[in-house]
Amino acid sequence: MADAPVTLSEHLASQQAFIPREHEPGVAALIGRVGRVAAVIAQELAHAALRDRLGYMGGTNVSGDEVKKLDIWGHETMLAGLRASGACAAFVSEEAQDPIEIPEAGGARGLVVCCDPVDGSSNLDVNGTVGTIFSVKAARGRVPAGPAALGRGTEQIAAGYVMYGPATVFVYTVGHGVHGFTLNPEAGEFLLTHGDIRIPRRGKVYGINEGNYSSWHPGQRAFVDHLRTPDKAAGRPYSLRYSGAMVADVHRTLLDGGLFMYPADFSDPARPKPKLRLLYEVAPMSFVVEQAGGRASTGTERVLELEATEYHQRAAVILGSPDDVALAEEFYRTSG
Ligand code: FDP
Repeated sequence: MADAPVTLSEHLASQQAFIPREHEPGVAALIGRVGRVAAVIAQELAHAALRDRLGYMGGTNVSGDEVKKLDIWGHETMLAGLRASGACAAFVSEEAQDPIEIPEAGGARGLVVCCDPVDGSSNLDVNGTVGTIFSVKAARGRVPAGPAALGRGTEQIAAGYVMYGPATVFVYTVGHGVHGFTLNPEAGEFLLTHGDIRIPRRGKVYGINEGNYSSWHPGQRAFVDHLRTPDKAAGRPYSLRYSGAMVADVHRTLLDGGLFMYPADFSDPARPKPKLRLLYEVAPMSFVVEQAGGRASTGTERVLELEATEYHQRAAVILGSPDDVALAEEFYRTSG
């Protein structure tokens, strides 16, 4: 008889040895709770059109994006889940200007969570894939705890994402490999389906919004030109795949290899303008990709070394197969 599948909570228990001791029960409680919230979000997404929950709220968030009803609902639902975990001392959300303090979970063992509850929300109204991205750092006894979210991505204790596609997939790391689970919707439980994910050294696919080509850094343009130039022996051209939801594009890259890129707008080289948010999009995804044996770079430096000084700071990202990302960096070095 086949072994019973490993549940997310069983798997979290098996990872305890890799979590810093003082944070060990808290991190597992938090990630388990994010999994429970994800199952609720998956349900809501399946019924949103029927319940008139699609469309805009009116108004914009701190990053200037138009806010959708599901963005706000996702934020409230995640906040309630994090409160219930008893381990989250502060929540930095795409939908809130400042960190939300949860003083009852403060103290030396408190954790800070940065999260985009519904990422890729422009896909919502066309029934496209969306996701949830999260990152966990230690509050280190700080009161208020929110500022502990700032600093480098190397300080993350855990990170992961949920992809609401044909199936709902939960992927996480506590700094010891990357593990993927699929939701059994009947039981509301995540089961291990992708143990110890390793990204291929090199891929055949790249994902980028090519409509922005003319505003890229010359090195970025030269790199994409290179990927598109046929050379059978060298495995080119690469194929282009881009869904417009970071979670879906990174998930494909993690499993199949290749690249996901969102470079800065370089129209004014003195003031490059990246789009994606460092704390709850770029840094957690970069941690996951590195843990799977990949690389994540801005084109010129390792993403996880970037210092966040603002909660909604933006950063450029080129992540994926290590050989592909190294080649992208070479193009940045030599074209300019
Ligand atoms: P969205 O604007 O739909 O929320 O930063 C969010 C994000 O989606 C990412 O998920 C996605 O990769 C990117 O923006 C898509 O941006 P473009 O529409 O500019 O390609």
